[in-house]
Amino acid sequence: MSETQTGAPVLPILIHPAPVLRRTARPVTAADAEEIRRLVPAMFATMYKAPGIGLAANQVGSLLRVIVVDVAKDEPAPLALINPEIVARSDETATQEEGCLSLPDQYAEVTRPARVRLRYQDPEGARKEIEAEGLLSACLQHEIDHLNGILFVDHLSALKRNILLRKLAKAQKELKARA
Ligand code: K1U
Ligand code: ZN
Repeated sequence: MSETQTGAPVLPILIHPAPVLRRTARPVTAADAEEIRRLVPAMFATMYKAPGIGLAANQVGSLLRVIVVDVAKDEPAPLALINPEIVARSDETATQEEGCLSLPDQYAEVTRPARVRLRYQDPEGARKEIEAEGLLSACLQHEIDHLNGILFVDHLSALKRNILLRKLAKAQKELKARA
């Protein structure tokens, strides 16, 4: 584990088929406040270092319903969402190329609702709502899927999923052989 300038640790990102990626995360309660104060900065440090535009707690081995995202291109626009819940989805869909830090170097087009409205709490416990479209919408849906043990490949046909997962397994095997 390395440390960033903020002092927050960069955590190891778990790679498929790590079992925790298939588990459902549990709601955060007031009793988790101390863990949230530690986890959220560490998740941001890990996401920015990767680099990525989102990260779910499962990906760093925690089963709390916590996600972080930042899809901004220029100035940082970090967003930490505790207990995020999709409360409305558009009928219109949008297709976006997705990647996943837990499936390194694998990409595919995924079709999801174009716009979503979310309810969540910020790290201080304040209730919030957000409406998203475009990349932010796809990223939020991707991260909430993680909290439910779902990976973007689950939205693909069995054929495409198997090709991608076999490619990943082969690449991981070669990496281990070289280490
Ligand atoms: O959850 C994750 O694994 C993070 C994932 C999020 C995501 C990407 C694309 C569409 C939906 C969700 C990533 O961040 S993969 C890396 C990535 O997209 C990226 C990396 C560097 C610069 C820009 C994007
Ligand atoms: Zn992912």
